[in-house]
Amino acid sequence: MKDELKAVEREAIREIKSAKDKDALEALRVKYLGRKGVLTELFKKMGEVPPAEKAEVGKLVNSVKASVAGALDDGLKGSSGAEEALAEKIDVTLPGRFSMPGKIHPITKTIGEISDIFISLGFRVVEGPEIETEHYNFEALNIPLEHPSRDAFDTFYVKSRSGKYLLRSHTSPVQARFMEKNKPPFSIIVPGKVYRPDATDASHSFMFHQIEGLVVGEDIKFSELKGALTIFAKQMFGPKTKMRLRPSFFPFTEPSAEVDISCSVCGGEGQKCSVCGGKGWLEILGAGMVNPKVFQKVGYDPEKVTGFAFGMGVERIAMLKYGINDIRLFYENDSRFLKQF
Ligand code: 2NL
Repeated sequence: MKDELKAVEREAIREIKSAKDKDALEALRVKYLGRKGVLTELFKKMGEVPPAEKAEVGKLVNSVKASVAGALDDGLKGSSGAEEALAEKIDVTLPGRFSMPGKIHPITKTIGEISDIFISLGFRVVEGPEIETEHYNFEALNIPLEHPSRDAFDTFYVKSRSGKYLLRSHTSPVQARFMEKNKPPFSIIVPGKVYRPDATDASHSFMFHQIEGLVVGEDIKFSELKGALTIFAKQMFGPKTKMRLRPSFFPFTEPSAEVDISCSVCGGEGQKCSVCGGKGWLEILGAGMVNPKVFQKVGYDPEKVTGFAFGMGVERIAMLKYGINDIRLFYENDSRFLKQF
């Protein structure tokens, strides 16, 4: 029995090595390992083996089976790729696979829309770093270390050997850097990501996008701020949009204002309007005349120049314009949401 097994193994390997193609190998698999194959038949004769040798012969049968199966697999792996390619039939009449074309993200789109309006008014777009120093994020903007309004901005700090860095909490540091390097007059807008330690909910995110604007020159007036923002509001939200200013406070502007637009959903009529809560007004941005202290910090003479500045949250503007009720939708990248814009 043992000799017979070894002879079968030798013969099988020889045949496998000289097999010409896949079909020949498949036939040999049936011949040796199939249900009525040579090895299967031999295994059936185990009953005739004396009990003392049974274990040894059993092991041998298994090892011969494994070596024949291994040789067959090796033979298949080595069979020519050309032959397999020929066997694969491509049906050119089947419809193609559709790929979903990419789209501009609604936040990028909104930044583009806002920018286009201010570009048409003569503004330039300026960008700057997201990792900032405390000086440009706070001190240069008249937000001293102990100022209570610093809490709201107390942002993410970055450990570094070369000093104290943080993720900017507004895009204003870009304007401060710009003022140090450029002389008035100028009109700029600064879009970009900003970071604040807010807990996430439907209207808050630790990262969002801002666009700030800054106009500096001789004799820039509050009326010009109001004019520029009125044009912006009408172009962004429709020609019927009304605007109002409410007094407010920011350390970097004086006086400061919060800017509301009339609710385009209810027009101020809806007592139970879900967008404005029946108030008829929606806050869209903050603004004011640049605080003379900010001019001093960047080396401008506050006796010679004045300016206005404003800042808005891009997500908030996009949510109001497109009727989106949860800020988190912007960051989930669900194509069912994204493809609507
Ligand atoms: C808001 C309010 C505002 C500014 C940002 C600014 C920048 C410089 C100087 C003076 Cl360099 N002001 N920016 C001014 C007023 C308001 O943002 O609520 N943003 C979401």
